Amino acid sequence: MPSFKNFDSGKLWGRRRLLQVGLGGVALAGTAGGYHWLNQRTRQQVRVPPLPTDTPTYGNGINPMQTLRDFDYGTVKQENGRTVREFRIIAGTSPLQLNSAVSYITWNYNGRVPGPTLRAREGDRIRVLFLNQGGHAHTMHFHGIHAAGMDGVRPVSNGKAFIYEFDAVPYGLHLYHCHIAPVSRHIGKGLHGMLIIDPKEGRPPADEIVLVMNAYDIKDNQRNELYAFNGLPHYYMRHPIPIYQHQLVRLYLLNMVEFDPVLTFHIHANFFRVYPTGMVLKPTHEADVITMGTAERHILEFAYSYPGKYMFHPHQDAIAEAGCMGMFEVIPQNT
Ligand SMILES: [Cu+2]
Repeated sequence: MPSFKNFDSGKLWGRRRLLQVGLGGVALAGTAGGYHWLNQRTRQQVRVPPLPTDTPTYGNGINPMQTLRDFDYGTVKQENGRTVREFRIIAGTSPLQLNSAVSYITWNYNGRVPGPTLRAREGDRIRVLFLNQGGHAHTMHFHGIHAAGMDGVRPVSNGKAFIYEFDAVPYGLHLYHCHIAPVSRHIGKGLHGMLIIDPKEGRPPADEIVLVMNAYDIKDNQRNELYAFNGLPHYYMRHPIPIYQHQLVRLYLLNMVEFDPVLTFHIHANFFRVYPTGMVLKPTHEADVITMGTAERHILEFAYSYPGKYMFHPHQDAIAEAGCMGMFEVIPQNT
């Protein structure tokens, strides 16, 4: 059983294990990590502030400071002249220390809440090797366009595997989650993540970060008691997200909160440009509050003019105060 502390997907997906779950015929050779079509360009032009070295994980194997800019491009292969990105996902069960008092049993993908941020380019082929070690039936249901058999609503029993395969279309900010009933429970316990499909032409250079708003129904009463950005309540209040003054930030934002019909998202002392569902190349409007139903997501772009600390949070303030609250620390440009 994978745990947050010693999760090692490489080991779990060993050749022997694949044979056990019936995936022995799947070729796993390839370049780990793969290339990034924007890497060379963005690296030259975008400065990413060094991550604070003192960010604790509170005994957890997840670190929201790393989740922010952690993109999984899969293992890249060329098959019949086409780029295939192969991702490996294991569903598991493991405890997450949400605060000093609450340890919560999560159901998760690859030992993380949210699951890995999968990323591909428009037109690639996406192949996901899914192994369920979670102790319950789970699936991966992707938002996108695909065949019915790839829709991730057919249960994958504990100990079994399934390969999801589909084209990376359309470009935009999408998501995946478990679709076993009650879905609110499977999502609420942590089985959700982002799928970013970049447009063929890419997007302009920016400091790109990921925020997933999620919530925990600790009492199992169809109401949320704790909320979070990227898995841990109040984390970015204690450990503000460093960004540089005047530099464009591209925020990939997803509302994955069950039970509350809508959340808003607000940033202090600034306005953002809105790219609804990430499915446009030009912003539709500017705002400082945006309203999002469950599974709704947008790309928001902004830059701060003045150094200092600025809050971001849903403007349902009770939700913010229950953990969905964070801060940007804008670092002067000349440092
Ligand atoms: Cu599930």
